[in-house]
Amino acid sequence: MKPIDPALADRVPPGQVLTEKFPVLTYGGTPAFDPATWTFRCFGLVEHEVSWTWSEFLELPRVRVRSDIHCVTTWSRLDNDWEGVSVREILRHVTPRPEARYVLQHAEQGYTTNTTLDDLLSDDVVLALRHDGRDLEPDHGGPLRMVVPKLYFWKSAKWLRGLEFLDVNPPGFWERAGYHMNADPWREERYADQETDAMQRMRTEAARALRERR
Ligand SMILES: Nc1nc2c(c(=O)[nH]1)N[C@H]1C(S)=C(S)[C@@H](COP(=O)(O)O)O[C@H]1N2
Ligand SMILES: [Mo]
Repeated sequence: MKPIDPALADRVPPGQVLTEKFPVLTYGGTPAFDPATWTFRCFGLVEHEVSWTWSEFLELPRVRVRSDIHCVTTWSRLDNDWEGVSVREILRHVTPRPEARYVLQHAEQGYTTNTTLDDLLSDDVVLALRHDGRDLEPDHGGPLRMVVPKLYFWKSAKWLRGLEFLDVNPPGFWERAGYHMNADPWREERYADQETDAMQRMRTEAARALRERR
């Protein structure tokens, strides 16, 4: 572990160490990608449900952003170049209803993670197809992953297949296992026991509301 270069110190959140490697963190295995059957679907509280095929998705306009990764297991990797489609572009097609304040990311194999819709509207959020000048590697979420740089990296679903727009904020896969609903690395929001009482109530009630609706 190298000591942190003082010039970079203000980019490294508390409790994090820098790595130049790109570790793979997956619960389970790397799913196979079949371009013939792949879809990306937006549903829930939207004016227009949209499902893109792989070839349709590749037609969408792209953005490039450079951002830092902060994983809750304490590694950070600076200056990642991502290329992909912005969530704002997706929203132009689906138009969330006014009551849609939360988004549940749905990935292959049932992985989910929850954020506010606001969290996904920053200019640095991207549905990434490419990383550091190459197509996203399968282990890192290829063909498509979410990247939300301002939150711990578990909030960036690999192998993303859909976004569900909601008026409740139900905990996703790691959030149900005890990780934080917000996950701001600058506030070290790592675990559920650091959540406010109000947020813990929301966690329980939102999970129940979603179950009852289905
Ligand atoms: N679908 C899916 N997305 C996922 C995960 C996963 O297990 N499955 N792991 C999360 C966690 S905990 C982290 S730290 C990052 C790791 O991304 P990487 O393997 O590209 O470093 O992906 C996140 N997204
Ligand atoms: Mo992680």
